[in-house]
Amino acid sequence: MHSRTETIAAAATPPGSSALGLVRLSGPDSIKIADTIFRTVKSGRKPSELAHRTCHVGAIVDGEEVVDSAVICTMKAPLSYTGEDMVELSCHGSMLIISRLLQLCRSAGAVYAEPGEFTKRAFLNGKMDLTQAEAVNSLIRARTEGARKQAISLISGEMKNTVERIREMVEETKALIDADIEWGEEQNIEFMEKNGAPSRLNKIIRETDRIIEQSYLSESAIEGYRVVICGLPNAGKSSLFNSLLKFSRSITSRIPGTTRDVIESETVIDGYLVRFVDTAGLGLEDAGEIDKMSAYRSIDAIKSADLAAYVIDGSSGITAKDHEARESLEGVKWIPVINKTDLEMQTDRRKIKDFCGGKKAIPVSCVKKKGISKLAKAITEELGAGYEGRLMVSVRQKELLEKLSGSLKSAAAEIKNSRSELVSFELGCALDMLGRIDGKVIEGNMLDRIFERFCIGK
Ligand SMILES: Nc1nc2c(ncn2[C@@H]2O[C@H](COP(=O)(O)OP(=O)(O)O)[C@@H](O)[C@H]2O)c(=O)[nH]1
Ligand SMILES: [Mg+2]
Repeated sequence: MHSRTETIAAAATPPGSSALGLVRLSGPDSIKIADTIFRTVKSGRKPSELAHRTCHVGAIVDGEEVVDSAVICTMKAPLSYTGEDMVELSCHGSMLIISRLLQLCRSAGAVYAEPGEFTKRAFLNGKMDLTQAEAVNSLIRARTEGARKQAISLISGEMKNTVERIREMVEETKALIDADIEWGEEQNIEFMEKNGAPSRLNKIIRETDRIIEQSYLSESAIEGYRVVICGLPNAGKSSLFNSLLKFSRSITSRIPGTTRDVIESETVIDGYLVRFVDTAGLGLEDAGEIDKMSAYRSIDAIKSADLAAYVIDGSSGITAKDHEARESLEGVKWIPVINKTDLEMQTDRRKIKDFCGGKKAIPVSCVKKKGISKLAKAITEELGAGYEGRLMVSVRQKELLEKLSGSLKSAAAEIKNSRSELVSFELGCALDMLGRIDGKVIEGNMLDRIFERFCIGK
């Protein structure tokens, strides 16, 4: 694995004009570099002469020229974010000053930091495990209370502790099996049962599957859950889209085929970011060219959704076209919505029940604004967004958790086959997956893939 040891420099504040800007250095030469570019105001002392982890007012200097006034804080390894020597300089938030300051750092021997390199170093120096490092990025990108809460609890070690707990259980079980292999005269299931390995293993499988089941993707929590509104033309999809957003984003009209493109807009419900997607009516695949394209776009949007709300026009009831359109929902989580309840309903309960396949349809009226908040609640419940005590995981972590579960289940199967060597092998694979989750095992360019998604300066 490639990881460089030079001293890195970066602006930690975004480009543009602001009251203050922060430039940070990390690496063995940080303080030496700061010595060439900073002097305290009164005593003219160099950063290396200052007590570390204290703040001092001074000037950023380029030879004799004063570039800006600034506050400095030096931190000696290992007592810093990265675990290396670090310097933080708060100057004025002008692009001219920041870029000049970065150039000065570079002339004095620093290299520009890559995205996430400070956090990557913190991870490599054992300041945090990989689940905590990934959560730092989630925290920065979080735009809702829900995502922030989860990210901060991951930084505090929620996932780290979970992985450690499972690892301990797997290691104990593997030790029992390995002892059997070494000392056991006969390696059969009865023998393994005597030391309790199978029941321990089942407990770990249950625990792992529970975590997978209750986890939700950080990508969805941060970028927003995609909820597609779909149904036949004129069912009131755009009206519902606008009602849920509480502003008139899409054009609505009684002329079928008003919505042609896929329109997206986001809102926060119960602290969770939801990205609603309005689509053109389904069931027009055999119509004119534009209707056809619109319908295909709708189907694509449905396929990539976290949830679909299928709108039924209650005043015309369920039609054969609805049944045809429902096929696009194959494999997608969806909820039925009956719209236009202010009009006379075509309420053939059996037909509705049959269409909904056991799901509870939510009645709304977009015109009277009735049932909208109930629907919003049903949506967040269906997404599981509001559920406390669930683990926010990245796509990467979820894949590894699934592989972990796979290895544990293979181990359980090999116990039944009385093949303890294979049980031990599978448990070894399980440990490898756990290691990749928290970074005890680093494989290929795994770290680059994680940290390239960070901001520069973090
Ligand atoms: N009475 C009544 N009409 C509605 C309701 N929701 C939508 N409509 C009407 O149904 C027509 C189609 O609505 P629109 O939202 O454009 O449907 P879309 O084609 O599914 O996007 C418009 O004339 C709306 O005013 C409702 O709750 N009650
Ligand atoms: Mg529409």
